[in-house]
Amino acid sequence: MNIGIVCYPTFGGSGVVATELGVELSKHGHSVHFITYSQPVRLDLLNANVHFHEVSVPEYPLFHYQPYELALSSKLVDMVKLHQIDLLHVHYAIPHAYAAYMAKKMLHEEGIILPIVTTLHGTDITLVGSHPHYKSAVAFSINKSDAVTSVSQSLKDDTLRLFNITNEIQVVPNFIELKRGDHEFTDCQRDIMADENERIITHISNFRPVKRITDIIHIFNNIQKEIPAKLMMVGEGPEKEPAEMLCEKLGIADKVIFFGNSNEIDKILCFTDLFLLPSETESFGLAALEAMSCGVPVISSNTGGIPEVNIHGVSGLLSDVGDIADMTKNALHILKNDDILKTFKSNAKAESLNFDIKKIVPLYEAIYESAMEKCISI
Ligand code: GMT
Repeated sequence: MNIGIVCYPTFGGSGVVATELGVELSKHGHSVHFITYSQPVRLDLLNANVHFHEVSVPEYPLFHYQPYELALSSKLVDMVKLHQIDLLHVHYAIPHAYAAYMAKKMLHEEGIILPIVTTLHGTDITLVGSHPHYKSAVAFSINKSDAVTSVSQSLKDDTLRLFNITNEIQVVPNFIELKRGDHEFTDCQRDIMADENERIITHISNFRPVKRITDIIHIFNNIQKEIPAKLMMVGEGPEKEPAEMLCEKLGIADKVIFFGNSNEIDKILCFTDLFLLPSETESFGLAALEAMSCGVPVISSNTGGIPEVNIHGVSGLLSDVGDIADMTKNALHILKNDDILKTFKSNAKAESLNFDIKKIVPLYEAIYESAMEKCISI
């Protein structure tokens, strides 16, 4: 199949999922075309089956806002015709599902049928999409997609609660490519980051307010009062600077390392003992799953889709949003005892196997097949 993938090419979870899905589909013999405004950050492999087509938006001074949706839908039309793309899989409803529907209508005028599969990722529904300024267009493009998937049951429930949805939504969870054999990262170099007696705690995100970054700093501050520990903060975003200032104020700046965005997530997770994810809302929590797949237990909030990934008492422990005291208590429970830590580590890894990419990609392939059949039969 020739599959077009539209996504945000950034470090965000939706872009990572779209990229890794595309790469895996290419290994199944599909020809995959990424159509986006820059090459996805996790896409280091372009080959005979993996292609990248850049959407450029020329600047014009008349426009206060440059019309990205217009440029994207035009590019989609051109690429579908040039590469005989059979189906478009768009990740993140705004504005991708909307632009894809416009492309579908334009192609229809020329007798070309283009099935659209839309995957909802979270903030396109919960934070941004349900805003009154976008709501009608988001509902419209979800209802006009030929197939719709959401990354968790919780996100499906949110979508049905927030929008007037007439289309079916299928839950296809996010996934992880489990590293096996030669590809597994083993050269941890832990001693560069911390002393042998120190526990290493990590957080990875886009440092937006929804991640409750200051909760992480307060939880870590409480932990390091009880046991020797270091905190690794990975990512870039608006809450990074306030977090750095809070560390200075609390006198723990020497124990907290801010990495910025990193392509060496596996290396950092390899020497991590505990992952913190106290988010306000999270449709899935891909970063938690990535940690679990490296054998790192997770202390998280119990919001949104997180409980579908981080199993309380098994792969980690969950608390109410903002309950810093409970998250501290839970973190210390795991970190203070070598045997408990070891059990949580192996449970975390075992739980992550439920999200093996090899189990999930066939679900998308089946959805593609039925979306194509549905379009042909209309
Ligand atoms: O977490 C973010 O702010 C980024 C956002 C994105 O669109 O990349 O993440 C969302 O999609 C991820 C992949 O499906 C999920 O793992 C995240 O939980 C979800 N974020 C939120 O719901 C806040």
